[in-house]
Amino acid sequence: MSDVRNIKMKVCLIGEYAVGKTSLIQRYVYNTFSDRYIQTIGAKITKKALLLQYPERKTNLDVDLTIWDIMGEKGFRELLKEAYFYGAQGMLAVCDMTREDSYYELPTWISAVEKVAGSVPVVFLGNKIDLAESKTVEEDDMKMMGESYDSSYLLTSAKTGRNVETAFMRIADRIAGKDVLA
Ligand code: G3D
Ligand code: MG
Repeated sequence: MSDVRNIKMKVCLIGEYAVGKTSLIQRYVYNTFSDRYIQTIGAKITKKALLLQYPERKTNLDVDLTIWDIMGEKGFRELLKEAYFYGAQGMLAVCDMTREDSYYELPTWISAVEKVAGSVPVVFLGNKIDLAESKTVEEDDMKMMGESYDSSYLLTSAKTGRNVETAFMRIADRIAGKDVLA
């Protein structure tokens, strides 16, 4: 018999405007993709339950995941970041593979979180990989970013669903490894 434990986690999606943060959450939580742009006003909170299984530890974690979405505008970031990042245990740092600027902004976003929440696990997402023919960010760039934060990356598409579930599972697993199973 495995031991089942219930834990709560707060994860923030960070990254520039229009990289696909809201779409990734929508894909993960509702399994839909809407081409009609639904702009996030302020911060939006979504919940999802997930199960992490660690058979070698005879432990299952019943995770109550709270996902925070934000508008990716700089002015907004300054204004609300304390409230948004407070208590965050992990982040999904998202860039758009077709927009280099969104890649170069990732460290700024991470510092903003770390100022409020301290050092927390991060997983980098190179989103819109379905638009591979117009990509300006290479997989090697993502790899480099991941390594420089002692972390990992995934290439995702909110449109096709590629790696979306894996992304949320991975950040939850990283948080569990740091806070719960350690
Ligand atoms: P944001 O929340 O980071 O600001 P959104 O970004 O989720 O609002 O997405 C911005 C735009 O990118 C939307 O298009 C959305 O449909 C599109 N998008 C998000 N993820 C993907 C993806 O993986 N692939 C493709 N092809 N498009 C994606 P519009 O046209 O409504 O602005
Ligand atoms: Mg949004």
